[in-house]
Amino acid sequence: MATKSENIFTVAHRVSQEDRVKANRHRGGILWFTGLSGAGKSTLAIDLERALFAERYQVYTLDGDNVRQGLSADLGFSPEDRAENIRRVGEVAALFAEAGFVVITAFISPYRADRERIRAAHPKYFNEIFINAPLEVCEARDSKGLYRRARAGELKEFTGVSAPYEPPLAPELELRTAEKPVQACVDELIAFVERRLSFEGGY
Ligand code: ADX
Repeated sequence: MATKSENIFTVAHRVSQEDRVKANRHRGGILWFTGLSGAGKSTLAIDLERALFAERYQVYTLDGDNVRQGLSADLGFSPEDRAENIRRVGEVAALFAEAGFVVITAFISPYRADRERIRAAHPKYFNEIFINAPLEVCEARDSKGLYRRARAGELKEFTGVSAPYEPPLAPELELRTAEKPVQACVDELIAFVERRLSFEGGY
């Protein structure tokens, strides 16, 4: 996004990336979960966060339902509002990653262009992880009762029912949650983090 303000001067930090990586014993990065409501994004994010924390990772989860009560409280579900939601979260996640954290983001983020914008802005940090479950499975789970309400016409622009979901074309990782138990998915995610964000990988 173009910077609107003028006369902006970047302030240089005197704690380097290298300092942070050495202190944390791992690199910072973003694990960008994308998938339908009910696909398992939040469940996996929260379990992964606990598992990584237990392994002494600096880790934090940003979740759609939480962020929409604060940072994005002014946004709804139109394509424009979702784009702005995802832009904000992408920038916050990149700041966390710069601070040395493994950031897990759990947002439907249904539009490919919105996700690709974050990848382009923060290629060093961005890892797209497709939490893939068929719509029928998500709808059968309907843990929040939202699919039923969307089918009844009470919820507008509901992803998968009356708004699109554009699946990733080349995600760094795909987890088919309808075919795999939660713990197996978490184990795959931990292995991914160990590979991608290990201390040995440099800064
Ligand atoms: S996103 O599209 O902008 O990425 P986000 O992940 O923040 O969405 O929020 C999705 C959550 O908002 C869902 O888990 C659901 O609980 C709730 N929600 C309410 N209305 C809608 C809607 N129309 N479409 C999708 N999710 C909705």
